[in-house]
Amino acid sequence: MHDAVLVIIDVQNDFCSGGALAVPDGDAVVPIVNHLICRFHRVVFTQDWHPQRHISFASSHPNTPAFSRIATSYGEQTLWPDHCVEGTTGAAFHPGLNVPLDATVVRKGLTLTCDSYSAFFENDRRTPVGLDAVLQTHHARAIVLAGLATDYCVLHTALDARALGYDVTVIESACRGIDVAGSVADAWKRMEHAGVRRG
Ligand code: VGL
Ligand code: ZN
Repeated sequence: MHDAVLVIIDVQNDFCSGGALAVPDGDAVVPIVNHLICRFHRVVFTQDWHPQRHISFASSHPNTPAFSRIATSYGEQTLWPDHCVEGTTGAAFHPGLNVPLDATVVRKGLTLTCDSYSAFFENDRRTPVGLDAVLQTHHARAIVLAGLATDYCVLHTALDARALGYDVTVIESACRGIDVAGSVADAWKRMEHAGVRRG
């Protein structure tokens, strides 16, 4: 039996206070996540990492405010303020996060024309992002998830992991959500229905 792999989702400056898409109380996860990191042999970090003019940016479309939705070739897409632009300070990990020098980093959202909430598949539900390959390399069967945001990237990574057959635990105290119209409560319902453990 192999140890569970800890997967830390998007603890980046733009999702923390003062960031372009700040998650309420997002910084609060930093010490909690650091504590978790000490307890695992293997830790994978994800980073939301977009090119300029990314399809998920409201600024890439005419007359569309942030947090509105548009139809795309892969389905509905929520539009966000410009965030986590590749190479910027906003895309960097929170400075207080203990990222071990040998940590694996999976970046997602690099495709100009398709967003990616999950670290397994892009929002087209088809294109692999890379987390499954990393976990297979380590013969992992179980993952423990924490980070930002509960109702987007944590949710979709957890659901895809369950669909791929992983044992999944989400550490509630180590996550925070954007919470648009009850989306955090909705996310927990969906995760529980999919057999995600609430740790
Ligand atoms: C995220 C919205 C847009 C997340 C990323 O990390 O949850 N949310 N891009
Ligand atoms: Zn994003």
